[in-house]
Amino acid sequence: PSHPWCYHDHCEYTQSEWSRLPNAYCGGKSQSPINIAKSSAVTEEKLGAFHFEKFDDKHVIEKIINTGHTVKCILKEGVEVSGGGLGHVFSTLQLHFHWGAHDSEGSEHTVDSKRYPMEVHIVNKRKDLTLEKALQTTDGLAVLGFFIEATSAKEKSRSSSEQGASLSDMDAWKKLTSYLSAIKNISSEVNVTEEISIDDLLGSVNRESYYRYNGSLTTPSCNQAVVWTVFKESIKVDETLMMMFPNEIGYHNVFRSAQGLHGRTVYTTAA
Ligand code: SG4
Ligand code: ZN
Repeated sequence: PSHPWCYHDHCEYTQSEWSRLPNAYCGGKSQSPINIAKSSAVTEEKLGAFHFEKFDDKHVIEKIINTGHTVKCILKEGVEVSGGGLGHVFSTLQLHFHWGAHDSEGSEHTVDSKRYPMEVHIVNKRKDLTLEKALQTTDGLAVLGFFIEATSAKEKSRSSSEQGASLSDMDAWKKLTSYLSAIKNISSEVNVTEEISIDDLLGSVNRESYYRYNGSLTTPSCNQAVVWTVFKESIKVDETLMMMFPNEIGYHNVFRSAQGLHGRTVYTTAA
């Protein structure tokens, strides 16, 4: 059942009222996102490296959709995530973005109350479960969250003078954001023909340094079925490209506010 919900606008259920949505779990005690307090994070040695299957495939993004709440990239089959202390093999379903109106806010998770301008979520479902079943299982889904920050002027001049590795990341984000003007209308979608891999979008971010906690989908129906991974290092994207999300897509501030921990522990890798 789809009930009209939104973040801040006038709608039947605005963010503070999500907990009253029927057939949803938004008022639960294991909700996401959260603020991650660095000093409270418990080091867990079992949080090892991830294994990513087909993250280097240049043809995995099938299409990009404007859902009215986010911009979502639908992925082809065969993209998988395992390792990282997850204990299961997960199929990668899609990735989507959360952003603000300008570069001072936009991310869902915060670290020591610092909010980043954007956050990308790579959504994965346990391979041994149907989506329906996964949504009813505490570790049925695994979402990988990466913060996105504007490339600093220093880094920009370095990459242009040295023709460094960041040029290919820059290229991937340029290609991806070039599709936004084609999906200005809610529910519109565009097929992707440019070669963009997930690795290109993630760039050189350290994928072995992250936080881990149990939480929920950050949008209704807020199922408490997500093992969250929030990476410590942020993806650096050119500010002009980043601003295309609020500028080309007619809405912004699509992020949920921090939810109570209610006794949950946030774990961290040693580094
Ligand atoms: C976005 O609204 C996606 O479009 C949803 O995808 C997604 O739900 C939802 O965000 C919550 O995901 O990583 N932010 S989040 O917790 O992936 C799911 C769909 O509606 C189930 C398929
Ligand atoms: Zn999300």
